[in-house]
Amino acid sequence: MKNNLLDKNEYFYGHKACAGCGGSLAVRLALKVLGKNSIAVLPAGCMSAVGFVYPQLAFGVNALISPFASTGAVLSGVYVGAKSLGLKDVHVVGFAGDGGTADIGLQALSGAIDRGDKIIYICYDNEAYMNTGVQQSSLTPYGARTTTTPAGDRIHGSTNVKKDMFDIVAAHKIQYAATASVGNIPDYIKKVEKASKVEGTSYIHVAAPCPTGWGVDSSGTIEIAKDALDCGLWYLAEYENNEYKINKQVKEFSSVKDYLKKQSRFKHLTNEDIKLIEEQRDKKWQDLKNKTNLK
Ligand SMILES: Cc1ncc(C[n+]2csc(CCOP(=O)(O)OP(=O)(O)O)c2C)c(N)n1
Ligand code: SF4
Ligand SMILES: [Mg+2]
Repeated sequence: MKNNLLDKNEYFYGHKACAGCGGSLAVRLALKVLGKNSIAVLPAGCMSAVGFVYPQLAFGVNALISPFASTGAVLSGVYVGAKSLGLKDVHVVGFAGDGGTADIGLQALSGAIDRGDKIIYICYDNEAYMNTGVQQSSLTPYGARTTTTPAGDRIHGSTNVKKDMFDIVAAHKIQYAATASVGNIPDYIKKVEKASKVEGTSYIHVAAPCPTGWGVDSSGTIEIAKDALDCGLWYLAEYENNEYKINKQVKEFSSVKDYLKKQSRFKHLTNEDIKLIEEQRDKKWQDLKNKTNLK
């Protein structure tokens, strides 16, 4: 689907997200692709907090809040309910944050993939528990300062390495999985459209910067998402028919240091820390090379 052929209607508007919120852009665009017959499921997190502010509902489609841990299970339930009512052309879609996906909602997601129902699970990854004030999740990258991983003389932010949700989901032999980014909107739109045509379960992991938690200007969301792709700390890939594919090969990485230093959450990092992050990136790309079409 070309950008200019996107549905002109808005299905996520009037919400209370901060200016420049990457997560709200990911939700808005996905619903434009999936259309008015979507049923959206959102657990606790920024998107439900900003989207359901009684008596205002910012969704132009049916939408409900699930318990934090249960997005996958609720998606399956909604899918089966819609099927038993004989509803046609319905897209059952979940929008969960990194915490709601990689931590508390992981077992429910795993069960949903196992059942193979026709649902679309979109994880908008802003790399921390933003709604409750920027706490570390298992998708917080190494070195990031959060309120639970402060930066001091001895410890420089998060000491964990970001969990690889794409690999975890692919290991379930899911029908379709992809990584995406709001830094490459045509690619994201294409993947949501592809997911909508899959007969079974699909999963999209979209990088969605949070200016508030990352410490970048609200006008810099797209640019910082692009920078992450260019410096190799994020990647665009797909998994289907039991095969991995890289969508965009980066010939030469741009500066990791420049990417990190634009964000106040990484301001404290030393050159040694940055070297370690580059090494982690190179290891990740070697791993991607080993299992994809990448030369
Ligand atoms: C069972 C349960 N535990 C904790 C919370 C508190 N809580 C609400 S939103 C949230 C953060 C969600 O983080 P994430 O899933 O990454 O989404 P984001 O807020 O970043 O969009 C937490 C911890 C809750 N609502 N329910
Ligand atoms: S805190 Fe971050 S994720 Fe939450 S609404 Fe604001 S910009 Fe979006
Ligand atoms: Mg989050």
